[in-house]
Amino acid sequence: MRRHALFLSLLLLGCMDFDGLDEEIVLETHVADWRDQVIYQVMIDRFADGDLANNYLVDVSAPARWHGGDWAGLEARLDYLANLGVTALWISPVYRNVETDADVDGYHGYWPQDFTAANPHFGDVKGLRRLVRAAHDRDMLILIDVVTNHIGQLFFYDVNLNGHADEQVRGSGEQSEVFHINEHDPDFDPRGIQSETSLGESGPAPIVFKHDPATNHMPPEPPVLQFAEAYNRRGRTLDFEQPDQLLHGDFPGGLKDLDTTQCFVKDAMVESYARWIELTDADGFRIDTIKHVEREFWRYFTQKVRQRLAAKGKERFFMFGESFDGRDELVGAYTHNDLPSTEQLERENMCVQDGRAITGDQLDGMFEFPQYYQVFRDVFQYGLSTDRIQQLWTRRATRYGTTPTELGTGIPPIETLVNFMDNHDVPRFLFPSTLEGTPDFEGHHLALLFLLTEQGIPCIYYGTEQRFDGGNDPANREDMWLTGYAEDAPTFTWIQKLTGVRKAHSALRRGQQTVVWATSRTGDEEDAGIFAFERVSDDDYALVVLNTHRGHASSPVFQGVPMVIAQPEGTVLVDALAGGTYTVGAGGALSITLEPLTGALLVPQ
Ligand SMILES: [Ca+2]
Ligand SMILES: [Ca+2]
Ligand SMILES: [Ca+2]
Repeated sequence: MRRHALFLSLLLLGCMDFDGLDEEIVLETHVADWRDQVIYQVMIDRFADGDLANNYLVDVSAPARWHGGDWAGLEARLDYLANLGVTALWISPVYRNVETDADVDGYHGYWPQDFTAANPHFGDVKGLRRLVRAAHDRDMLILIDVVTNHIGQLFFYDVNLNGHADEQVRGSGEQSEVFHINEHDPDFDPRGIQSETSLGESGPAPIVFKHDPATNHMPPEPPVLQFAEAYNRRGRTLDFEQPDQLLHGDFPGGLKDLDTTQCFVKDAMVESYARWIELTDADGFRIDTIKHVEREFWRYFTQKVRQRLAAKGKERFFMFGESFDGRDELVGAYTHNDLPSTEQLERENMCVQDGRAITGDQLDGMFEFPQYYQVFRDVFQYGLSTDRIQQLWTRRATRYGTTPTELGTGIPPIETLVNFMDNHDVPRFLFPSTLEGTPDFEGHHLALLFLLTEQGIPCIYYGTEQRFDGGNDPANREDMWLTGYAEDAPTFTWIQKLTGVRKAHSALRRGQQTVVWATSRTGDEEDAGIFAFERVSDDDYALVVLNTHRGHASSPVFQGVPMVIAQPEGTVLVDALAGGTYTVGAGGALSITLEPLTGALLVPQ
């Protein structure tokens, strides 16, 4: 089987045509240090509509339909984003997607049908190339969104062997005790989905690709993905806590799970996604659904992509992953370069065709989901104690990789975690308070101050600067054009100020981080709600002090013990945001009092 598949992969990978675009471009490295970047996440369908000619199947009145945004629209708004101070744009998936399924459209891009073709709603390959070039002209980078775990709802399991898709086989819920099976999306079976005849089970059910050009339910591309062996074929995941289901089950919505241990599947993914970079000169990947794919796949995929791009002149290519999970031991595991067992490694190296053996390297960074829960939600939204932040940061030291990947960014993953307060998969930060009738604009600005000054790469979800407050998907995917892209909006100017100070201070971008005050107290104590941390680089210093308490002014002092910082007595620090100066006292003590939900960003005068 393995040799058979390998042969087919060699035969068919050569046939990828990528829209027939064969004009090569020169790849270059456009980034010096990823820690200097501020990422802005763009859902292309919702950000800007720059080309009415590609608006087919558009219905802006329905939140889960196509809305018409495209790459040309984003290109036309790059000056707005440059003025905001963001430096890297993570754009939603670029490949051709399923148009619509079960009355929901594929506007988000996470239902791949053809990994090698551009999504015609967004433009063509040349349009994407223009966007990347226009971004580079403004010293901005582009990150492409990557899905390798699954394809869209492109086949059904023909359980009853009648050649067509049945919503219900084997009895009905009303008339029979026997549960029914939907051939599009049957429940998980660890043996693989079985076929049935009147005599009972009769082996693995064949998969049958759909053929509906109108909704783009068409056989997947590249062609190697049309082999049954490319899929795990075990049906829909029912319990994500079961490792077999987590890794091998179809994703809810009938998204068919790829067998990412197969060499020809690994190579199809490397080939498809490396090619997008070769066609566009983009600068990095944000990678979807990390925990649903084996670590052996991540080792292979990231190493082969880095080697291939570095050989063509693109270095420091950044790959960060999304594992939608609050457990940092799990999230961090994808940034460790520890090797698997010798037997496992031998097995993995059987996929290698270029003679370069697999090492332990995986991703260069991860989306900081544990921090989303334990800090942005618990502390900044719920008002829980700030020692939670300190506990999370203390655990980081052992959870995340501390050595850079070979041919990677040159920075240890622990310093390039991607921090965020919300994204397209969770309610926006302002949603709960707005729902209760009092939008928490002060808390929002305080959380942004934290996001843009802590160690790591900040990631701002589009519309944050215009105070979008949508709830769960799809309400959190608002149309950006309704704002008029106002550059005088209060949160736009707040972010602009923060990105400006960050740019001016190497300590805030590259400095080491030390907590100087955290507290378990949330009541009427003098330090309730205070959190303070230092960022220190070779030639720069910054001190961030936050009062997360909603009810009263607080100070970093408790029972006569003051906050002590790493600056000598007599040093004058100035608040880069509000003005005002503070002089360091004896022994490095610094006293400061902050009103509720305010913060200070102190730098040397
Ligand atoms: Ca359009
Ligand atoms: Ca059938
Ligand atoms: Ca999987």
